[in-house]
Amino acid sequence: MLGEIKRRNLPKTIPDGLLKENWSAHRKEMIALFEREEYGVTPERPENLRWTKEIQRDNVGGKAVHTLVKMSFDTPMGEFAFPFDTVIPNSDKPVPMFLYISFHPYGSGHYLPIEEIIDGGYAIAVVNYNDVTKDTEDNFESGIAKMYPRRNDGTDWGKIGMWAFAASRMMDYIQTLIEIDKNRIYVAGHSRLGKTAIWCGVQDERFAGVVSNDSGCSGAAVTRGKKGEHVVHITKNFPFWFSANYQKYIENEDSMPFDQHQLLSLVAPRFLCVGSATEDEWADPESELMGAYLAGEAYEMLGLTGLSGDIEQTVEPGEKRFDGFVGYQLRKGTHFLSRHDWQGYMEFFGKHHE
Ligand code: GTR
Repeated sequence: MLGEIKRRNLPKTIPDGLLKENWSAHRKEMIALFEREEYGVTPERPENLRWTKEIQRDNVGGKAVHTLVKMSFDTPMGEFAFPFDTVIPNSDKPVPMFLYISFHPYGSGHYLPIEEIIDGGYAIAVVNYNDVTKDTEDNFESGIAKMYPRRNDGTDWGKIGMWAFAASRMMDYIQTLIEIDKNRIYVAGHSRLGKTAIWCGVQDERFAGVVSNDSGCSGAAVTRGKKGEHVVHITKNFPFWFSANYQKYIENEDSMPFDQHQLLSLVAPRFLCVGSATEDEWADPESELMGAYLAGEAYEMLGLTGLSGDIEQTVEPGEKRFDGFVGYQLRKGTHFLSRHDWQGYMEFFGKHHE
């Protein structure tokens, strides 16, 4: 794997000679670069956040409190509102929480084994991403997309940025909950929403950690030399996920002034856990592992362990590398967010908070 890394000619994770004390300034510069060139510029935190709460009857068999929250805030084009759910296990002390950006409304679809998460001692906040803005080419007319005028200079935000922004607004709300341990809130997502979780967690340092499940291209996988999906495919199928500038790199990836391991590194010094599946060739598990491994170099510079274990050896299906601040797990199977994956993420974060 180390030889592979050299062959791929990846940019260095961090500039030579970068000092610990300059990490925060470096992070800011890199976030501005990723805004401009890949995901688009995130608006300022909005004014006047407000919400209503409604306790729901479905309470995981009496083990938790399930609340429907309706949040709204002011935007340049008036009020924007979206709903989300929280489910908080009954406990006499503050509990950790996953903020899960979901493909489905709460209680439907697969991917979210709510009872297991509650039994694991974690609370969950869930948003259905289509309630923020539709995952379609709609000329940026749906949901939050239409609330922020576009400059059309190549740097306008795409939908990944919008979903990530909504997750940060949920975080604003979660900060007010005494039931939640504010030092243990993790943002999680699968696939396109894994990309979203990374981008959200990179920008919003209130998250103590990030979960990227099978996020692949433009997520945890390094782009240079990867298998499966590339900038050419993703920008053709989903141009609206990104800033228009990202299209400059179609069939021209070597000219990108960044690669995805550098994005992952911006989570440092917080926790990062990357999960892959062996048969997920479109995402490319090996390139996701490489992203996680190389991101670890920022942690090492900060005096922390990045990804643990010997990188010259391949990771075996079922293996978990959970000893460092960067975790990696590989599941046998296809593109999916399974119970097994969730168990791994709970184990990873639990391990670092013993
Ligand atoms: C695919 C896309 C991937 C991944 C996936 C998903 O079609 O090419 O990048 O995001 O969708 O979200 O399931």
